Amino acid sequence: MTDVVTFGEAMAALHGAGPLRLGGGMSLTIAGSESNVAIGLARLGHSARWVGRIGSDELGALVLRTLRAENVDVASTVVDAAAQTGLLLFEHRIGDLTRVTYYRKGSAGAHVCWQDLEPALEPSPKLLHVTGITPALSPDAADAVTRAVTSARERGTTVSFDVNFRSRLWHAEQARAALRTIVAAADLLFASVDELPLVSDEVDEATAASRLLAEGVGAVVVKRGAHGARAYTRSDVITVPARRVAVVDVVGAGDAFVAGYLSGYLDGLDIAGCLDRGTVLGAFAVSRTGDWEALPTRDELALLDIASGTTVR
Ligand code: KDG
Repeated sequence: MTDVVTFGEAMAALHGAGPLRLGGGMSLTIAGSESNVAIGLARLGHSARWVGRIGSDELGALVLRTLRAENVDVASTVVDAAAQTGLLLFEHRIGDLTRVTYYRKGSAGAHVCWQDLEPALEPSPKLLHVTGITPALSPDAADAVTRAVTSARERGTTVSFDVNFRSRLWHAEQARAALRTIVAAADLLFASVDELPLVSDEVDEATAASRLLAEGVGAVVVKRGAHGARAYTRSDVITVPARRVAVVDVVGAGDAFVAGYLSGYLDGLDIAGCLDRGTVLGAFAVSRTGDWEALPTRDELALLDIASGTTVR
């Protein structure tokens, strides 16, 4: 049985210092919230399958090759000869402030549909993880997410949903309407503080969480960045601090946190343990450039407990 199935758009990504108008060097890698989570889980030894569409082009080959090298199962991924692989540029403009530019409209990834996904959910995985980015890509992609979470919930698969609102892809009002069914099917809901009003219509964090719990969400997990993370369940509110590291690039920290939390969940840890593993992965992610490159293997999880400045010999 596969531990986790996730799907969405993975793209080629270029990282550079910017300003882009000056030209200069950039380095090529891949990005995509769901594939980041799949990599994080696979590095920790869980079986993770990523489903999506990529173009029949060099950038698509880069996505597939990278995910395969990271032990992510891509057997269900569709290579679409009619569209190109999406691309995004990360411009590390000032300190840890990054600007993102998407080149993904009409990309192969945006054409992902329920027919691509349905076979990949057989047999049912332990966990299905989706994000609010995929429904923003196209009506077919939105339909795929909605059907996937509904059918997973019916079959008893744990549904994990990360709100991941991207204002460059759609308006808040469109997102609010489209995410309603997905939120209702979520066992684990991940959101940053500013995303909670979008899915709950409440501004206050605790009120938003109570409302989501009353609507059937099993646990509301709030990503609080440098302030750590907090989980609300029907019986508890648990807060953990962030791990202290020198921050280089915060993009991907949320996905890393989710991968860590889900890893703890699959290992049967209690909520505090899941939150703690999430913050450990978040700290690894921000410690270097790139969404997923710095994520730890299982034997590296304890590295943050060693005093800074130490050489491990
Ligand atoms: O969470 C990091 C992602 O934002 C990045 O990899 C790109 O998936 C992405 C997106 O759509 O913004």
